[in-house]
Amino acid sequence: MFCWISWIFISSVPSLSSWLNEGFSFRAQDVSLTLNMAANGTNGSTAAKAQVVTVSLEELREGTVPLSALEDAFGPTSLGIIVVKDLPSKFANLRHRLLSYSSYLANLPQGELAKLESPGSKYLVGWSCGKETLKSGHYDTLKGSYYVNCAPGFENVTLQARVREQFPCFPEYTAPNIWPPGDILPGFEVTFRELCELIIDTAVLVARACDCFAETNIDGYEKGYLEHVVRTSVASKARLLHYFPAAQTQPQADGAEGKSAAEEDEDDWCATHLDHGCLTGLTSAMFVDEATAPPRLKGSSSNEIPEPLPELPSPPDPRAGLYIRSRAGEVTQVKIPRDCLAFQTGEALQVITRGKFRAVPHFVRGAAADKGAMVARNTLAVFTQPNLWEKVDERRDFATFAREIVEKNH
Ligand SMILES: O=C(O)CCC(=O)C(=O)O
Ligand SMILES: [Fe+2]
Repeated sequence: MFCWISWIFISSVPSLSSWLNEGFSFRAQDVSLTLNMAANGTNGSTAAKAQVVTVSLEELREGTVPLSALEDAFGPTSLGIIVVKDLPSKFANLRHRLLSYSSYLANLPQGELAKLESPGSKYLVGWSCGKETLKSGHYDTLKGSYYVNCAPGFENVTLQARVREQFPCFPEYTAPNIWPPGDILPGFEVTFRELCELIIDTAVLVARACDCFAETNIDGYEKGYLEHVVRTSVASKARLLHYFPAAQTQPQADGAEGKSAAEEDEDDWCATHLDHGCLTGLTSAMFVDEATAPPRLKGSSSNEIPEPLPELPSPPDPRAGLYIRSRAGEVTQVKIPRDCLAFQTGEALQVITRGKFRAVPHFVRGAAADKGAMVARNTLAVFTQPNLWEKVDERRDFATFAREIVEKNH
């Protein structure tokens, strides 16, 4: 199951110390991504440069990514992330439009948002805000998420019904999608689907490259297994995230929500966790000043596609954003270039590759409250994960594995 299950049922992820204490070294390949590394956490003074593996879509398509690059990206001493560049030309515009929709969506009237909730799926379909528990024990109202089962194959209603019948205890994977009506948020669904399709297509190619590595390095690895899992999944899920501007989330009477990032833990926006699937596709986050560009729709019956919002050139607080925690406990800020996608490793991938590729612990740090009070952060994560019946190892299918993760996290 995905990280969001952890957030709902537990207040912190289980201890990762057993393998966080392993040594850390980084072998750089192609360098087009800058990471700031601080040995003592994000406030640490010993900043150093590290690099992330970047590959082009063409190299993935042609199968020319060296196995050493895969090991550098995902292996035991890696950061657990790969960046893919030279994406199809439509990507930049799709990203900008969908991440703009995230602000428009989150600013819909509460009554409209409530209609987009799905309690039956444990709020893991449609709009979800304030349903998950933060580390502090408070409900997470700092961000809103919009969850969609984005696998094109999932739209087959006969298949949906069959999966629901076979796995009645997993509504979070099998509940039908909810979309805002076209007259409320015109163009949202089609943009959402188009971007997710591009991301899943790219994930399939990354999976194929991982297979080449696994077939060479893991005894008995089934040829093409990860690609099969990612390509045929009807359980892949997208999460469109909207981190509310600081001014909208404070002050609360006694909640951690009222504190600034400086006063809070470094992982105040999204606690350290592992994703539960295979590969998580991530766009670069977009920061929007909602004071100068209010995300207000023209009117409910205009059916006019909303204008994409202006993207700030950089976050209001340079420390805000996504971080990876290395095996050695080092914390690395990840800055995904806007015209690229990143893919990071989840727990199912770790098991499928028998530990050769490790799941990456990561978190999101909020902007300090005094910086960019009306700036929102919008981003998209696409979790590719096995179908519930797919084997992750000799013993377990993904349904069993997902249940074990939830139990472990309780
Ligand atoms: O907001 C982000 O950049 C990452 C979110 C994330 O890690 C998740 O949704 O699992
Ligand atoms: Fe995550």
